[in-house]
Amino acid sequence: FDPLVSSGLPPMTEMPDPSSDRPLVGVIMGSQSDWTTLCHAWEILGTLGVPAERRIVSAHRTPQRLVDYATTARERGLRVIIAGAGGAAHLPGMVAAMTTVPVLGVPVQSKTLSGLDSLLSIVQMPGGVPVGTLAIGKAGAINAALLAAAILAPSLPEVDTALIAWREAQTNAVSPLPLDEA
Ligand code: RP5
Repeated sequence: FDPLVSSGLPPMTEMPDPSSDRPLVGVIMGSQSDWTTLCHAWEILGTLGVPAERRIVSAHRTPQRLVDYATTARERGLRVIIAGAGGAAHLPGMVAAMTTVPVLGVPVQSKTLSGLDSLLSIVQMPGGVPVGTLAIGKAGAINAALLAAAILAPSLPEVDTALIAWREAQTNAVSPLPLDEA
């Protein structure tokens, strides 16, 4: 068991699939191009057995889809929303403005400004409308999924057990000695 997500994009068929018709976590992204980042959150949710769904929801290109998603999230049973976007990354903040379901924002690494634009767009929310902002890119996607699992863990013993095991495996995978690079 390698707790670290592989650096390359794994084929969909090999990714643990958390898809569920009764999802607790929603993974949404502003564009298809964000999936290469958000897939790392998806993989972690699958590994930990957290029921989830994934959608493309653009704040700018599909605003009504955003409104519908955010305003029905709680009644549909979502307990956490992971929202990733890049550039003028308004998706996490706008979703958070319309629901009290916790929103974890993942700044996608943009081509032009390396994700600094995404980070600042997501992190600088006005007081009263919180978005839990993660790191730019893959690390942020991984940590968003781990945080979502940690939020759910107190009420889902199987997720609690899986999360503890994942963290222990990660620790055990770190060699005390540095290896010579080939
Ligand atoms: C944002 O614009 C998306 O979240 C994406 O990161 C960025 C670029 O989108 P595409 O032009 O690749 O569709 O809305």
